[in-house]
Amino acid sequence: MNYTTQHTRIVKETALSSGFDFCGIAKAQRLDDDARRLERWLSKGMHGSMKYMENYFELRVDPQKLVPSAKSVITLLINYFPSKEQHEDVPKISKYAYGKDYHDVIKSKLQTLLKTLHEKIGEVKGRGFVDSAPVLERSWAQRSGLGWIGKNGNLITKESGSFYFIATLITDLELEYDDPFAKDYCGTCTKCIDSCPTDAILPNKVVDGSKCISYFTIELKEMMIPGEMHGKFDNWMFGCDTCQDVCPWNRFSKGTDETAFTPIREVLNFSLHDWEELTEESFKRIFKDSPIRRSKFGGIKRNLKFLSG
Ligand code: B12
Ligand code: SF4
Ligand code: SF4
Repeated sequence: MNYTTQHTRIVKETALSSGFDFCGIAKAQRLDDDARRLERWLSKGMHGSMKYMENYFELRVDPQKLVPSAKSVITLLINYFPSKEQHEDVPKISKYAYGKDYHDVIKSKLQTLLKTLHEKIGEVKGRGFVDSAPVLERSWAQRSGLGWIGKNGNLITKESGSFYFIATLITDLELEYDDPFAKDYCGTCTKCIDSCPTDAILPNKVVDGSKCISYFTIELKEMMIPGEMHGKFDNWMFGCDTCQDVCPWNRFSKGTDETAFTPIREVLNFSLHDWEELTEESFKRIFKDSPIRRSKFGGIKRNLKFLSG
């Protein structure tokens, strides 16, 4: 077995033993088609006030600019589908935010992965990323054969749906590349488009970020939610899962094995009254390790007020 084959096997085995559910590999090269799609998305203002999306355009579309000497992009998926859901009638929270903050959990797994690769292979230069870096994670997942981009914009696996986080490890290791995922299993279905409460899903797999409930409830920071959105949030207080909940492929979702994503009691049980009574001090204590702290106390109060009209 040559070194490339041997190293590829080690990477894939180590990814799974480091706690990731899927691993695919693509050649590190500029993403020309994606650059065009991203440019169009930005020029139409679909990033709203997420100004950080305008930064580092060339790094975002070219891994060799982000990590000089990069040869391979290793894409990793980790399931966050919870085995318990929120009580009915409580202010709704996206499933990705039920447990501990995925940034912390995944960064630590990426470090373990890189350390083990050092031990097994020798000096490996690489950098791990999750979410906040200028990396087009969904495109890399598709290019590495892990799934297709659905009409709702999400990366969907045929095995168990779309409730997965995506992370990448960009490295100078020469590896064997997976074929891009060739098919698209959305077919004639339009369930996500039909049920998006704010009509944020456009044709050709484009999601207008500036109309998405996830943007309004998490990313808008100090700003007010526009009045024309009143009555459209369907009780979503933090993020939104509607376009994934209705997706037929998510019938195959299985509860995650990752204990860090176990739902915290308050997320499952807090009623509207509990949220309204919550003090800033308790908010900081209860949600100190949770993605919900991203909205800050003021943001959560704003969202609650908006929901109650
Ligand atoms: C900005 C952002 C948002 C914004 C804007 C969303 C958007 N559609 O761009 C907001 C705040 C609205 C948002 C919401 C959500 N997000 Co978000 N978000 C991001 C972030 C930071 C950047 C995404 C980006 O670059 N957008 C720009 C657009 C143009 O790119 P894109 O959506 O990635 O789409 C590209 C490809 O899909 C491609 N494409 C389209 N068709 C095709 C066809 C082929 C063949 C190929 C190759 C590519 C391709 O076109 C685009 C450019 O190439 C990523 C993390 C990251 N670094 O990638 C997470 C990320 C995309 N978000 C994620 C999640 C979980 C969500 C939510 C589900 C959270 C929630 N429950 O509230 C929602 C889903 C909303 C939706 N339907 O898209 C996950 C997605 C996981 C998955 N399975 O797909 C990511 C990857 C974070 C992570 N590390 O896990 N998000
Ligand atoms: S997350 Fe909600 S608001 Fe955003 S595109 Fe999906 S259904 Fe629409
Ligand atoms: S709901 Fe239907 S159209 Fe939307 S992503 Fe899922 S399969 Fe594709």
